[in-house]
Amino acid sequence: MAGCLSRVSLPLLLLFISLVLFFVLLVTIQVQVPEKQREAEVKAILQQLAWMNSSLSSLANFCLPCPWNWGYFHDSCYFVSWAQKTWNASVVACKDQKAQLVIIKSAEEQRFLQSLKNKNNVRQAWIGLSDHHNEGAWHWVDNTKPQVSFWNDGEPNNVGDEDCVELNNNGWNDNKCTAENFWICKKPSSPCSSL
Ligand SMILES: [Ca+2]
Ligand SMILES: [Ca+2]
Repeated sequence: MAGCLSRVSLPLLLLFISLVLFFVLLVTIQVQVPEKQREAEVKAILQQLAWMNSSLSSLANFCLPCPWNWGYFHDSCYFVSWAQKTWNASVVACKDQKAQLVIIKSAEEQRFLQSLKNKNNVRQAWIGLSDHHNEGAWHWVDNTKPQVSFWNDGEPNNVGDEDCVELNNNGWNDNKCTAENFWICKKPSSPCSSL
């Protein structure tokens, strides 16, 4: 539902706006237009309002697949945070938005996230991958193993016990889970039919 225009409240709002416009224009005509011209002017305004209502009603049936501040790619929505948190706090922050710390499943998705990260002027961002349960055994937040990987050269190097993964430059780096980073959440997009 979030991110989609409500089909109930928006038409009512549009009707209200149209009525307000109608009365404003009517008052303007009463004050400024000679009596003989009023009837033609009111008729023209009513035609314009009918056209506006028709156009805006079409808009009311339009549905966005993602919330306004999320990116869209292949039926999923992606959010780059504005704050910085530890890896565990980032997992919770995504759950709070009914999403997951991002799981990357393809090179195309990796490239999309690189560009989304750059667009948001973020250098490093947590993704949903860690080996904090068992050193060297990488798992996504849904407990699946990575099918593809995009480690930067020399990574993962586990320097000083690094168990959580961040997007860094154009690839992955293991970093200390207690470091504070931006993060990226992912959730399925909302088809209009689900409204
Ligand atoms: Ca590690
Ligand atoms: Ca590292």
